Amino acid sequence: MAGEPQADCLFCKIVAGEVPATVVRESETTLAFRDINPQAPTHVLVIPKAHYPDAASLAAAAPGLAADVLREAGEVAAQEKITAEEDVPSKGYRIVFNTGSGAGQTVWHAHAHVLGGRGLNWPPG
Ligand code: DGP
Repeated sequence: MAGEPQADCLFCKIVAGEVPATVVRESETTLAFRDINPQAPTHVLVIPKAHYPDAASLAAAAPGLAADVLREAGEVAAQEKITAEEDVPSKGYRIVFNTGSGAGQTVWHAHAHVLGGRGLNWPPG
């Protein structure tokens, strides 16, 4: 059922404490932890504690929870001191939801990547 923990889901196991992670923030509904394979000096994943397979299904089924994830992504950026500063190229950050395997999604539990701490190119690869 939508939102229920999935036995075979890595991020549900992190939420349950069955797989270790470096947690940087937690709210009643979300968890933020460092990516195991960082692509930038700051690379944190923000997930809903409830299981939805991707960002679109999360937003469709639980828009308030999707908003929680986005708000927490902003809080992570502030906590990590990567928010935008005028004329400082290494400041500013990106929130990314890879959605679908063609876009690079490998874990089927909705998650926002919060990336920053260096200049970020556009368009992404
Ligand atoms: P995506 O490719 O968008 O589905 O992102 C999944 C991310 O999850 C990827 O950047 C690597 C990260 N990841 C995979 N396994 C683990 C893990 O066991 N612990 C942590 N902290 N991150 C993981």
